[in-house]
Amino acid sequence: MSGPVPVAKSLADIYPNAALLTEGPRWNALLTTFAQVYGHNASFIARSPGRVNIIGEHIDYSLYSVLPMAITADAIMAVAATPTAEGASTFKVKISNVESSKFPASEFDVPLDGSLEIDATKFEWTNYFKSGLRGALELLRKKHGNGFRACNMEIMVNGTVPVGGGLSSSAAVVSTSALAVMYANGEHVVDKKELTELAIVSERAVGVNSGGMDQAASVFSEQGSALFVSFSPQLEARTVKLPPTNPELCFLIAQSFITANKHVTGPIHYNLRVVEVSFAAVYLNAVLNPPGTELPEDAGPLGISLQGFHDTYFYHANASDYYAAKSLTKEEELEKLIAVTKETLTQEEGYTREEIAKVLNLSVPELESRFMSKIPVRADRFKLRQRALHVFTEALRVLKFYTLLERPLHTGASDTTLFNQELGRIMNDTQESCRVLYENSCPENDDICRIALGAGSYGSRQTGAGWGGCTVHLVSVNKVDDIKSALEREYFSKMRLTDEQKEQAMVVSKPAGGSALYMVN
Ligand code: NG1
Ligand code: MG
Repeated sequence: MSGPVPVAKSLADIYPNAALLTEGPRWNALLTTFAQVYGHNASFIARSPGRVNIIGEHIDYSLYSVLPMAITADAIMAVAATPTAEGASTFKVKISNVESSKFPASEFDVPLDGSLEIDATKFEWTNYFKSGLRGALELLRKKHGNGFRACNMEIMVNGTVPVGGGLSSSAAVVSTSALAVMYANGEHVVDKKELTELAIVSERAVGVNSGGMDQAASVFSEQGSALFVSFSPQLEARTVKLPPTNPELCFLIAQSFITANKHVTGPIHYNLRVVEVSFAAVYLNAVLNPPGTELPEDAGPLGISLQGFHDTYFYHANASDYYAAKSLTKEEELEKLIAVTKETLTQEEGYTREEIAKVLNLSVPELESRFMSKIPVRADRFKLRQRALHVFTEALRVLKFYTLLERPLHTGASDTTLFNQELGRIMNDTQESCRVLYENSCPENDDICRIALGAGSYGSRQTGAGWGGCTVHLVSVNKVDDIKSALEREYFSKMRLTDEQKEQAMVVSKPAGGSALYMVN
């Protein structure tokens, strides 16, 4: 499902109907502000959305498939580009935001060799633009040679994805930035896969060692469909539709307003999980695969992954017991891995560096330099058993969810209810696994899920990285109001929210389109 980023003819190509009434004026305001600030018109707009993850949490960086969908909220950038002067050694970027008091304007010169410094220790909104810019410049130089001369750019930004709210504002900004830079520099056909891969690597440069779910969802999504994204053996995205049911199903997104700042808590939360699952992969490999087996180098943040272990494990099983192993489905493989993980990683209390190093035949400093220098973390014990079990069970849940969606639904009220309940149950199991095994939930998200389920949600869970952020609920449209009022009464009314927060607290989002370009005039 690759191909070029589409050029939209109208906003109806991008947004669900219900959103057009607010998006039209917003796009006009972007263009007007551009003209006011820069004194002339923009020539095009680039756009990429945030996303909500329906299922498949914290497994993208282990290279297992996930199932997100794009939302209406997005980053839009109006752009004008001019060639750099003959003989210049830099090009100029001017970037402003429609919300200029929150996101102050900035100007900077970039050496034509693309060597742009980004200070990831300082939290500046333009860092995400810069990371997309740097990634795009690298790709342009790869395509056109080192002599490539990038042009000057003037940019006006507007974003509606809440920052730190688990809906991936960062991926929206990075993907939009990279797309804007590519198009401004004459790449009028931007390949979606190339853009996604570029955005994944770019975003890692500004902080978190994430997987590629957010960027894939942002770039590849198509209006009206969720997306099944695979990372192994290579990045691939397939659209998948929620079957029509009566009453219709929808996803309600509810914020917790607990802000998780990954830049601060990375070493004890997100990045620690990346290191723990990487440890689990090499540990399982050392114990279960033939001596001397190396995990294949792959797209995981540390160059290896549980998926890599998965593949080598069945490769060797195939070699010794070819016919037995060959007949396993993906689901059966995962079930087998869950069983061997339970037998192999028996320490509920976690593993120390010494214990892991010993199994890998490394010294502790060697272990630290291989796994913890690129990704600094703080922990004495690493919970390999719980983390690996979450990943394998979650990968299995994604496959089950996807299979259910792909299977044609027999109409009839009781079938529909069973189907809805089954989808919901899988989402609830994910929440439980996040809470207990991956330990990335928080009491507020657990509360929100409990309240929503009590008011008639089929399935409720936090979405995205967790430790705060956002929750997603599978509900029939005729239940939305009940669930909203229960959440209002039992959760939101107890918080002091600004008007803006009240507006963002709960939204029903229909699957929106992914990255797009729009030509002005
Ligand atoms: P959030 O924090 O919701 O944007 C993060 C990662 C994803 C994925 C999810 C957990 C980033 C940019 N993204 O998403 O790749 O691992 O957590 O499933 O950090
Ligand atoms: Mg993010």
